[in-house]
Amino acid sequence: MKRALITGVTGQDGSYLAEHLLSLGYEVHALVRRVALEDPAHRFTRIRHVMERVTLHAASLESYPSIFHVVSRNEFDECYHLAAQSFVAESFADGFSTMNTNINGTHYMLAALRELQPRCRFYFAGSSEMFGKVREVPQRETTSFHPRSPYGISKVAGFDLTRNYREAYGMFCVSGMLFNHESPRRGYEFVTRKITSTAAKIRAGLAPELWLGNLDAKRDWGHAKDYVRAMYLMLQQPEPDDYVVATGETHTVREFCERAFAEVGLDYQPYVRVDERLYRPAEVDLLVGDATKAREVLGWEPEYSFEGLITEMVREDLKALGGAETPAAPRAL
Ligand code: G4F
Repeated sequence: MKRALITGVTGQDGSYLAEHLLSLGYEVHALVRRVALEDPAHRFTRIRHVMERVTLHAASLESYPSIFHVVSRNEFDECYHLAAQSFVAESFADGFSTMNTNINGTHYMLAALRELQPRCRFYFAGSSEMFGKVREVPQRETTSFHPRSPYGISKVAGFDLTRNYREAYGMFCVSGMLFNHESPRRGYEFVTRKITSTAAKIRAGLAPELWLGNLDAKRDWGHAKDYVRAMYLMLQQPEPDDYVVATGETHTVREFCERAFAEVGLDYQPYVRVDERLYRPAEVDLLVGDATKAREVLGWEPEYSFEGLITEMVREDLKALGGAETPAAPRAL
């Protein structure tokens, strides 16, 4: 039985990945913060259904000794390093902690594995934010980076560290350059969940409007469930390499609104308001990925469409409010 270590298991991707690995017969271990262990009711909502089957270890990405301690006492075949400060807007507010957690955390994981378990395969959660002010459309593995936020910069550093450990020490270290991926488990502050959860609330008469920033930003949105399969496949290859994971379709935030509100039987226009304070100091205007390499080498294919993703998210948000799955006639303004 293979043994995997996941960092960031309490997040959207970590929870889907834990499920996927468990379904494949893996023994799944995870690093979690001590503070999370003290408050499982709130911190483990996404992994509640698999918690009995996951071995949790208390450690902090800000502490090399705590990571070293866990890695020195357990042997792992694969390590999926997903934990990060992943909210781009927050990285503008506090670039220092984003850099500390994202860069040092990745470096500590790599250094501990190199020291104690150099044969453990390592996955780094890279991001399309590394492409930032894009140099070509669509973006592929060979596209150069131009990050536009402290978050994007921290991910470029993590990508470079991962590649350096592969090249300098011969370790099996890879990065997934994942484009935006969403689900009903997405945090509420990200634009997709903010839209689907608020559309559901407006439909139920529980919110009057939805305040957003840049409606013209374009993203390549896939489903997190599809994307964790790509992470797993990357670590099963004969040779380590980096891959873009994307749908190849791009949509504006406005289109996402249109579709999500239509799902609850409403026209988005009277409800969506723009607050310029929600604009970012430097925006990534257009992201669309070319996942040809992942499709050809990994045999990866996404199962969800843009429409299917939004339908699932809106329905889950309606369900959480106790609303009907299929909405009735629109509420008059
Ligand atoms: O949902 P977002 O906050 O995601 P963003 O910045 O694209 O980052 C996500 O995807 C990355 C992969 O490309 C990950 F690496 C990263 O960790 C994260 O998962 O914003 C999407 C777009 C942005 O252009 C933003 O300006 O939506 C725009 N937007 C417009 N109004 C808004 C809002 N974003 C948020 N969060 N909130 C708004 O009110």
